[in-house]
Amino acid sequence: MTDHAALKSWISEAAELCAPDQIVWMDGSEAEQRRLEEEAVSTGELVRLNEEKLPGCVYHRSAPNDVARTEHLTYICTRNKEDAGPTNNWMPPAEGYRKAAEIFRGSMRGRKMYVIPFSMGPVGSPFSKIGVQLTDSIYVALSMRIMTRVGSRVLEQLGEDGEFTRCLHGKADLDENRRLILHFPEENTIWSVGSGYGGNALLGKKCLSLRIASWLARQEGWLAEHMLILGVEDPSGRVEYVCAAFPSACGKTNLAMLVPPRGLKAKGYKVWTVGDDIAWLRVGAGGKLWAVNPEAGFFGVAPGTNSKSNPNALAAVQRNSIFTNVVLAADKTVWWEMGEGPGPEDALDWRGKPWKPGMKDAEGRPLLGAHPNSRFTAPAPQCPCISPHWEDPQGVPISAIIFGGRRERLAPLVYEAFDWNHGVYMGATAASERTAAQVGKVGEVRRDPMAMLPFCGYNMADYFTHWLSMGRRIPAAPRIFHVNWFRKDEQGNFLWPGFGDNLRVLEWILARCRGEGRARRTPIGWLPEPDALDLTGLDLPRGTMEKLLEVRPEQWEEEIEGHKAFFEKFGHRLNSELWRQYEALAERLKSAVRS
Ligand code: OXD
Ligand code: MN
Repeated sequence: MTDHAALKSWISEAAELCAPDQIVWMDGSEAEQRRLEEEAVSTGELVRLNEEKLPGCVYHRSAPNDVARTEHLTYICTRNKEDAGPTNNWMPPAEGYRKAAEIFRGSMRGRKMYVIPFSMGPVGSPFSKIGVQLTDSIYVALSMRIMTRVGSRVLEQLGEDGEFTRCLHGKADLDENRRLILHFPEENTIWSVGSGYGGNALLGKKCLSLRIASWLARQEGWLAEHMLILGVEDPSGRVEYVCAAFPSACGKTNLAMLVPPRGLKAKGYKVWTVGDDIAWLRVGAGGKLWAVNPEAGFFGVAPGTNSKSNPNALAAVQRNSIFTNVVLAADKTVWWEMGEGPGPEDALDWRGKPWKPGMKDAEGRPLLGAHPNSRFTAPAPQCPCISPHWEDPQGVPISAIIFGGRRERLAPLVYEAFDWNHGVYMGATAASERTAAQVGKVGEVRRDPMAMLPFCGYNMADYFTHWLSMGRRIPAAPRIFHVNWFRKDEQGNFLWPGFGDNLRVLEWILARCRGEGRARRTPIGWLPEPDALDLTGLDLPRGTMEKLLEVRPEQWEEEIEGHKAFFEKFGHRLNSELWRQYEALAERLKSAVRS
């Protein structure tokens, strides 16, 4: 299998702890996939879907108490608490290993332990990182085959002494009180036990590609970010790339797969998807920042995905995909709320109970057939607009970095930072309003710096300092922007149509990066002149653009109180440059209010 001594001894230790009946090495072949699927179908872990309508697709239901990432059970286990910082849960490494070992001990008795060598990023690219995941879940093993590059070629790449992230995962008894997602960045190790949900259990994704990778990136001088990557092709055929960081449920997958609105499509615009969730960014040729998508598939939220909101995602999931916690129709097809059509009459809901459209719960509310966080897992190459460069080992050159969130008021449709450090301040203070789908007060603003709050593997104060220092290392640095698709009018209606029309904003952003694009200076940054966006084919009511681009300095004075309170959490560890940015913004706002 392998001559990698450290890998072999780590697997022996894990096997001794978890006591599986058998150890199965994954080679990445199609025969192996069929074998795994058959085994999971025979135990009921998976259901094979309609071969005609959804060829190669399977269905999975997770335990009802295990349907989302559990941030309160997610820890960074560094020797010093300060290295995890005030925004992460922390546990001393020895305690983490001890507590998790108690749950892992003997938990794979009667089960198989799968050994999954995987590469985040194209195998062999100098950008890529190798991990080896041990798991007792076939669902996880099959999902890893879609989301990462798996198998013997990765072992070959690892050689006899290559570095890899040790990823131990076990379902144990799926009891929430016996669930821990632990990261040991100083030892390049992840232990996840008690959950089979993607974000907790597919350890290549959030755990390795964001939490561990952000730690490695700081040591090695690059960035691991919660960002989509897309290319915009203009009518002349020129393709320029942007990265964008939004918190979960703010439309990253939809933006990554955007379909140009009719007016711009007619002119010849196209959008190419490179990634929808994670970007690894390094300084490369031409002194530019280059981005790689370390993943190989999409793990997207199903509800709301339809042929209007995201036809590309819908096309991508028509074969070889895994559906989790959606509605299972009697003809072995799938459905979810705000999907295609009214929903099947003869079906089972995400819990496996008989369900049909229009059913109500005990309180008389609509009974959802699919869980709101139900997912599809689809191979990236199946996306019709996947970029021909999505697997380029050196990545794609980035012209603009975009931060964003969901703000009903305050934040304009788009604005541009004055320079890199101001852009880092914009990212560090980014925030999003809670939706009804989240626990907490609706509309309450939660700071989610660079959309990395749940994913930064170390002290966020040090992370901001790393961002500031990266600016000095990129000779041709991307420009930095902030967008808000969610601004509303006084009646609570969205002012901006969003979806495909967001391309109009991307176009202005790229024009700015080329030194074009008309803008006016405001206290918070550069804003487009109201007629600077290409609105061909879009009929907005009069005065809408003005409202979308309005900056009210007195509202911003209130907003930056929140910036201050957030920064104070980090004490002396916060880089003084961010305080300098804060003071300068406060000063600009004060003079705007006075004048
Ligand atoms: C997320 C995800 O939760 O991408 O951000 O799954
Ligand atoms: Mn995400």
